[in-house]
Amino acid sequence: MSLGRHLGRRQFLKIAGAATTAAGLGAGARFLRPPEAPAVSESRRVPTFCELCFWKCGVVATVENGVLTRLEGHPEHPLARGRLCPRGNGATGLLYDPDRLKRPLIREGPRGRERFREASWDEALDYVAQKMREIKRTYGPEAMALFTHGHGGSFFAHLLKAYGSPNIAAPSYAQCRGPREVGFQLTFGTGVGSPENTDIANTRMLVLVGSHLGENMHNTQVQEFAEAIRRGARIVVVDPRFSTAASKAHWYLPIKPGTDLALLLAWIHVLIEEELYDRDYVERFGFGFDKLKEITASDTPEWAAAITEIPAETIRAVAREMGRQKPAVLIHPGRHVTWYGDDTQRSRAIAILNGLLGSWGRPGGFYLPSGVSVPKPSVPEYPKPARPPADGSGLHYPLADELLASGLCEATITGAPYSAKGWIVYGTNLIQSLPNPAQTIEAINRLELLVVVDVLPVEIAGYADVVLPECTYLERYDDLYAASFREPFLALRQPVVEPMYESRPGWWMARELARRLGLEAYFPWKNIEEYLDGRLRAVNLTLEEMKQRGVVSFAAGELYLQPGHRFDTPTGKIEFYSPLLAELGVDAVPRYRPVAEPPPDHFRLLFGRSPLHTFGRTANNRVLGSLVAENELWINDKVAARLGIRHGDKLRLVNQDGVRSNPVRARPTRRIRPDAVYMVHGFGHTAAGLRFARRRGADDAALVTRYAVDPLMGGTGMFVNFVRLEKEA
Ligand code: MGD
Ligand code: SF4
Repeated sequence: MSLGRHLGRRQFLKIAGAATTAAGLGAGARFLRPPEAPAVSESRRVPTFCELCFWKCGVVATVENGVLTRLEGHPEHPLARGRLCPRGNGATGLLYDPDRLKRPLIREGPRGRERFREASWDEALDYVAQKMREIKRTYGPEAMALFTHGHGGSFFAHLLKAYGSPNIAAPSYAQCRGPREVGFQLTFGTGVGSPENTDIANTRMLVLVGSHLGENMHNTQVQEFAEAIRRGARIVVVDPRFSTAASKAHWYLPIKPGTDLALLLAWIHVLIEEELYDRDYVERFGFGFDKLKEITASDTPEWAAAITEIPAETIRAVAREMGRQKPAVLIHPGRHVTWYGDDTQRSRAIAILNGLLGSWGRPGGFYLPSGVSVPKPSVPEYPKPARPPADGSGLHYPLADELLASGLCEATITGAPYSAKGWIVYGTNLIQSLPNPAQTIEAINRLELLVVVDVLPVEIAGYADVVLPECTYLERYDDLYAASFREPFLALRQPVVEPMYESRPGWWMARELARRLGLEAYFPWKNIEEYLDGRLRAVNLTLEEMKQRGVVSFAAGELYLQPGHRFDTPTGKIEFYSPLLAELGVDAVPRYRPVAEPPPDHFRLLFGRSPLHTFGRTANNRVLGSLVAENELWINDKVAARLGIRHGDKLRLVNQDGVRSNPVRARPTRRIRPDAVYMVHGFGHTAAGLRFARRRGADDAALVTRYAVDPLMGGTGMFVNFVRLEKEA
């Protein structure tokens, strides 16, 4: 039996900080069948996998008389273990959202005014294909860019590569997890990927540095976190805000925002000075330990205490506990780590700490995942783009290993190294996901073609020339999900119900465009069933079998390090000191540099996640919205009292550049430091078509007019904005 099922549902939900709300959701899962509905004459259970966030848990859907009535965790799926998170359960609210995009749309009014006429699929696709041909002819194929987020975008990526463009980017890199991947690659030769290879299931000590597990809801990790708490694992939470995870912690460290690197360096210092690190492991696998020791010699807890406002004795006590619990200590790498622009170095300090504790490749630290390879049908080679990517990654950010969505946006404006003239935007609301929306809009206004593929009329759709309505993940096939995990597995997404309205799946749109562009040789299959069946047969499975099972697991490889392991770094070792960084003329061992402080009467704007929402994509979901409909502004209670702000008062935030937010309700609380305010990202929508989400709460992205770019990989640190508060009359 899985760990998840050992745990009571109650404990799991408590960690989510949503016990009552999520229980209500479970009970309400059948609300879609009204009392007068006919008796159930047809009931089916269909396995698939979730897309309410990008964890991709296995789901079993119950469909009665053609209506989706229940979603449950797939019992055999390694990420779900029979259980979904509250959002996954609430996906009926997406499928049956009355505001969904129903037909293709072609713009009639000026960009951003949201004035469209309905079009047939043929007309809309012909329009897009004709523009794409013109752009290729006039500017070259590299002038088309794809912004994509989510599993369904893979066929559009394939289309763009076949068309000849290298410009394919997702905001989940430069606006999210990119610095973490680079920091870990520099140290261990590999990133942590997704799902992260964190062995929370076996840890004896879990240290969360601004990673609010439970609010940041990734099902498997939260199940394992709940289990770790039950087992009595030591929990340390470092956060300016007393998060749900902090309420489970043995040590809660209310750190001054922007100073985490100083704390991490002081921990490194104590582990070395007091010889608490794993000496044998470091000698066997490490490189540059002596340089690390020398460079961090002055990073004492007393030095860090003055910077972080965490007492020196607490810093020491936590480091000593790490030393006692090693190697089953996990300093969690986090996920959304684009904070202050020094994010690769902060992530690298986390990696170095793990290396000193011997936790990489050891039980309770990081396991070594294994994957499964499933060949794709053979197609012609992609044409070689004549120009490198336009995002500047290769030019300015030597360690970027994916394209920068923000860089493509900037290049569209500046023309350096060259402009994108057409964008396809698949499943990402760039107005809320890129920093500085005014800049995004400026870029859009320079485009000759903007195509938005979405399920909802979100803000970015309001600027499109053509809007293509995708059916939801519950109504379509996507490509297979071949996951690297403890045990590798292969999962199938399949339609649970027929596509509603005239919405169509992404694979179909991409193939139709390919056909119109003369690229049909890249889509050499009659339909997606044939494509999937062909891939599955290559690993001795069939589509029919997968439609029944939903997921198949394979034998795991070695989960933990073996003697003689060679790391994929230039030295073949864990690099405590990085010769590559030295060569680039930057800190080979991370060094702390102060970030700017808020001016008087201003607060640092922090943002995060809710267990009931994923970014902006769930804000219009009426099932989830019935539980949490808007965000609130967390503000320190003493500060609130001084400013005469009471619970529920409506506030507007005004940032350093004079940008004002929508009104948001105040939540005075002891659970946040006086120098910062906090809200959940993804609210404050303005799009007229989002009839539920519109004007509920405030949009943090609108206030992110400033960002600090990570010099190593181009991530956009967004916690560098300051706001003052205005009370609404
Ligand atoms: P979502 O908000 O989930 O993610 O930002 P986005 O990539 O914008 O919105 C995704 C879009 O996908 C929505 O418009 C939704 O309607 C649409 N969608 C949902 N399902 C489907 C589908 O099946 N098909 C299609 N075609 N569309 C679909 C996330 C990004 O934002 C990330 S990953 C992070 S970590 C950053 N977070 C963040 C933040 O916290 N604050 C600020 N200010 N900016 C941020 N930017 C980053
Ligand atoms: Fe869906 Fe929740 Fe799993 Fe994300 S964590 S895939 S929303 S069930």
